[in-house]
Amino acid sequence: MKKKIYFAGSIRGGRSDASLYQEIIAFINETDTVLTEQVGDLSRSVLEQARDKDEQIYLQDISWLRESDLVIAECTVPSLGVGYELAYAEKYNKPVHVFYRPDETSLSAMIKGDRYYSIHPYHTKEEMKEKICKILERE
Ligand code: 6K6
Repeated sequence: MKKKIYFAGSIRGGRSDASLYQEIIAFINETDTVLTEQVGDLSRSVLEQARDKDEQIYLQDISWLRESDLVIAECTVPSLGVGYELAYAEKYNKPVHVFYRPDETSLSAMIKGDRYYSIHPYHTKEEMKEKICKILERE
C-alpha cells in the first residue's frame, strides 16, 4: 500500500533548495504519496506566501502530519517551521528521517542530538534518492 509522506523543507527560512524539494517530492510520488507538495512549489512568490492565512496553513499542516505514515525532512536550509514539525512528529511517534548536506550546514544539536531521529548526511542528490528508496522499501 502507498505510504503517506510528510515532506518538510524550508519556506520562510529560505528557498534556495526549493527546486531540490520539488525533485525529491516528484521522486517520492513515483511510488508513494507526498501530502505536502506545496513545499516544492516554485511558482509561488514570497508576496503570495504572505497573503496566505498562517492559521490555515498551520492547521492543515498539523493535520497532514498526524495523518502521515512517516516524515522526511530536508534540513540543509535551517527553518523554524521544519524544526517545529520535527518535534511535533516525535510527539506523535511518527518515524522521522532527517537529510542534510554536512559540507553546507551545521545541523542543530537539538536535531542531531535527539536519538529519536534517523539522521542522513548526504552529498549528492543521487545519494539522497538511494537512501529514500531504502526508507520507502522500494524493490
Ligand atoms: C509558500 C510556498 C508554497 O506554499 C506556501 C504557503 N506557505 C506554506 N504552505 C504550506 N506549508 C507551510 C507554509 N509555510 C510553512 N509551511 C510548513 O512549514 C511546511 O510544511 C514546511 O515544512 C515548513 C517550513 O517552515 P518555514 O518556517 O521555513 O516557513
